[in-house]
Order: sequence, then structure tokens, then C-alpha cells
Amino acid sequence: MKILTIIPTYDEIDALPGTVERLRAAVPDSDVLIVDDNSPDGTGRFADELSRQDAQIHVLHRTSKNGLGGAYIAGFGWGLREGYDILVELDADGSHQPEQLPSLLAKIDEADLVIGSRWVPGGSVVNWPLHRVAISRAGSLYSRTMLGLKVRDITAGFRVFRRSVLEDIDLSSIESVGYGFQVDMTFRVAKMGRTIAEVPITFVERTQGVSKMSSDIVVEAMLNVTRWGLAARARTLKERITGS
Ligand SMILES: Nc1nc2c(ncn2[C@@H]2O[C@H](COP(=O)(O)OP(=O)(O)OP(=O)(O)O)[C@@H](O)[C@H]2O)c(=O)[nH]1
Ligand SMILES: [Mg+2]
Repeated sequence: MKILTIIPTYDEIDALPGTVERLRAAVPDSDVLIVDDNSPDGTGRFADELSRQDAQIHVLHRTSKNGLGGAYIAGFGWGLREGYDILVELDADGSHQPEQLPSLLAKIDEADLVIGSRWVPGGSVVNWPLHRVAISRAGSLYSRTMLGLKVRDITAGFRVFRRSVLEDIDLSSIESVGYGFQVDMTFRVAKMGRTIAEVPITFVERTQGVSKMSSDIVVEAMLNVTRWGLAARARTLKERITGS
């Protein structure tokens, strides 16, 4: 099984070295793809340096900051073309601990998508203020209810996909940039009837660099979830009325 871990970066020069080193030690079989959006702090040049020193590290440069969703879609495209079987999403900022990746990978035999979850028994968050916990839990609960999903941590960004599930999703039709991207992917995988498993993780708030989370990203996710949820309900109602 060929594994690729995709790490999107925007101004992560302080955090990226530790994350990559830990990942290479924790899962030596996984190749790494850093997707950098022309970070002003030189993260892209640093990533090139890493890739010169280690044949398993690759870099994809994009011209400007275009959101986490766009970075992952570009990374998935690259990974599928290069023939990887398993594609992993991992933040650069240390929130997702590479040492926990083996427990996610262990579940991919049984599921098409494995989510590293903060909100299943055994999962937790370190160093989050109460309001971040509240936003994340409320966001997951709202999305779960609106979209009829069973997943507890829908916005989570520590994930493992089988290539076949990514091949079956029309990645070019995904517009969301922030958390909405993770929700959108979860919804699509579930609608396709594919299996989703959640594995508990300890999510550690970043101690280096600057968060790219913004209220725009939360609002985008909420509006999209509402739109998708209502559209799904309208479709069900129409099917009931027309009997088709
Ligand atoms: N390539 C690329 N990467 C991005 C972009 N926005 C965020 N990222 C990366 O995506 C990962 C998650 O971003 P964060 O800023 O940590 O967002 P977050 O985890 O929602 O917010 P915090 O909880 O505050 O850390 C990090 O590795 C970022 O560098 C972007 O526009 N382009
Ligand atoms: Mg983060």
C-alpha cells in the first residue's frame, strides 16, 4: 500500500520542521506532500530544501493563498496521479500528532474514510479555550443534524482516505475553503454509501505560528451546511410526492 500524507502550509516555517520530522519517524513508509500557497515567510523554500534532503518528501507550489480546501484538492489530484493507495490529511501546526497516525491507518482496512476525532470517547483537545470547544461541538452537532450524519467530529482535519473514494468524488465541484471543505467531503462520502470510521485523537492547539481560522470560515461552513441540508430535504420530499 502506497501512503501519501498531504500537509497544506501557509506561513508555517516554525511548525513545519517538527511536524515533518515527527511524521517521518512515526510512519516512515508514508511519502509526504507539502502543498504551499507561496507563503510570505518562506515555508515553500524550506519545504524544497527538505525535499532535496529526503526523496520521500515532495512539494507542490501554488501561486497564492487559496484556502485549505483548494490545497487539499490539488494534493489529492497529485497523489492520485502518482498512484498512491492511501491519502492522509495532516495540519502542519502540530495539532494533529503524527504519532497517532498509525491508529488511524490501522482502521482503513475497515472503512473508506477514517477521521481522527476529538469528540468520540477517548478523544480530547489540549489548550483550547471554552469558546473554541463550544464552536467546534456546536458546529459538528448542527452539521450532523442538518445533514443526517452519524459522524461526531465533522470538521476534523486529521483524516485518512482510500484512493477509490477520492476517485469517485468530483473534486472540481467542491467550492468550500475552510471547515466547510471537511464537512463537504464527509457528506459526499456518506451519500455515496461509503463507510466512515472515527478514531479518538488528542488534538493539541498550535503553539507556534498564526491561526488561519476566521469568522468568515465559520460562517461559510454554517451557510453551506444549511444550504446542503435544505436541498437534501427538498429532494427527499419531492421523491415522496412524485413517488420516484
Ligand atoms: N496551502 C494552504 N494551507 C493553508 C491555508 N489555510 C490554512 N492552511 C494550512 O492548513 C492547516 C490548518 O490551518 P490552521 O491555521 O491551523 O487552521 P485551524 O487548525 O483551523 O486553526 P487553529 O485551530 O487556530 O490552528 C495548517 O497547516 C495551515 O498552514 C491556505 O490557504 N493554503
Ligand atoms: Mg490548526
